[in-house]
Amino acid sequence: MKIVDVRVIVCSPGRNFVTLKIITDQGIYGVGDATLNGREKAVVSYLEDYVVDMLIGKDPQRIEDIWQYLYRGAYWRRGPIGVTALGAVDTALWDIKAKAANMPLYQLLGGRSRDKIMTYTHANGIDLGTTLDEVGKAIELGYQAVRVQSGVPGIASSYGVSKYGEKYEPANAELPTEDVWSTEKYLNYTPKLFAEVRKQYGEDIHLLHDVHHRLTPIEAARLSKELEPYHLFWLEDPVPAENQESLRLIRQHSTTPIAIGEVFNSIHDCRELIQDQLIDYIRTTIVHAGGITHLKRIADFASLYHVKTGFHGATDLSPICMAAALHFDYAIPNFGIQEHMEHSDLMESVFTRSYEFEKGFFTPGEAIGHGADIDEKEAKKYPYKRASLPVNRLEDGTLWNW
Ligand code: KDG
Ligand code: MG
Repeated sequence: MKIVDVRVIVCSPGRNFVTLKIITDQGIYGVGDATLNGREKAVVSYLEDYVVDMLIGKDPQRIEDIWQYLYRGAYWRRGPIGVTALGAVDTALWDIKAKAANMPLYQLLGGRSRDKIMTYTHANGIDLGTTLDEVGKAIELGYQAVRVQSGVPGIASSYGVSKYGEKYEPANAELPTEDVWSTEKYLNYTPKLFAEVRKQYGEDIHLLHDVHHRLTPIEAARLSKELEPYHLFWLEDPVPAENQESLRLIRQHSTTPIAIGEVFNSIHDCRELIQDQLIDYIRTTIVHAGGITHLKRIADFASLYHVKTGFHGATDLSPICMAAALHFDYAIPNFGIQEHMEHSDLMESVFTRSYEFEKGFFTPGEAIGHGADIDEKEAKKYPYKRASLPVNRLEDGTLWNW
């Protein structure tokens, strides 16, 4: 089998997506998600200017060899741009392999380890009352796990909460908008928020919360400790994790489970976190961490240390990434939970997929390959529009983590 054509498809049905399509001489093709929110065109260039020509003529069945060729062969290792491109190639190649074997992808990964995949959704509200209502709506839809984000009194805009009353979509303007952040106000409010959620909805629902890298280690330790009575499923990205040691301090103070890694691209970004058991869930996902080939390495390594997966699944990851992630979640022994944010009808009009949702749980479907695809004709109707993620400043104007 030979690769005869490679296409990079960019579209913007409500938000930007980059999709890679690899076509073989045997009429089989595979697709992979290559979307990196706010930096989409950099990945397009990486693919079009370098990777596409390198793939033409190669045997798509040699997935590991192609992975090594693009990773070691680049000399410049790791980093979100190159690894996102690599993730898209790898996903498309696994799609091709599963189609050639006439199997759903999860079968190639060892068959299913569970009957259904637990997902969590987002409940976002501008204040306590609307947040509580949103949690109730998620429970009504059947979710057993809900990520709770709320506007904080005294802060004009808060992470995870749309200012416009729409579903949360962070890349909201051509150039970055600026948010103002107060750690003090956030730390004082958040335990009260979770006390109210538990009071209203009881102990059975799993609750999650995303700090989005905004605290220092000791502040994160305080929050984790103060949230202990509300038994969170996880506290996500409590600190930026370039310094993996930071997580040790949080661990020393609290038993709140920690999830981290949606911005990681490599096993080397989480090696200490995993082997020192400083986290409980690893959030690297297919598109940004080198595809199924590299994720398998991370998940197997994590399984040695009782660390489970909890893959990123925001709406800036396309249905193709979601499909591949669900096959992976279905097959591995140390699956924890999968994030799910509903794509809009417009986004879904451009992509097809075979995964199915029922009462808070997903199954990847039985279509061969990973079961997701892009309708190129529909995609053409929605050309690329530059959109940037916001930046964040403290009240005194200091640039802070977004
Ligand atoms: O592109 C950035 C988003 O994917 C991110 O802000 C979403 O933190 C996020 C999450 O946990 O879904
Ligand atoms: Mg997050």
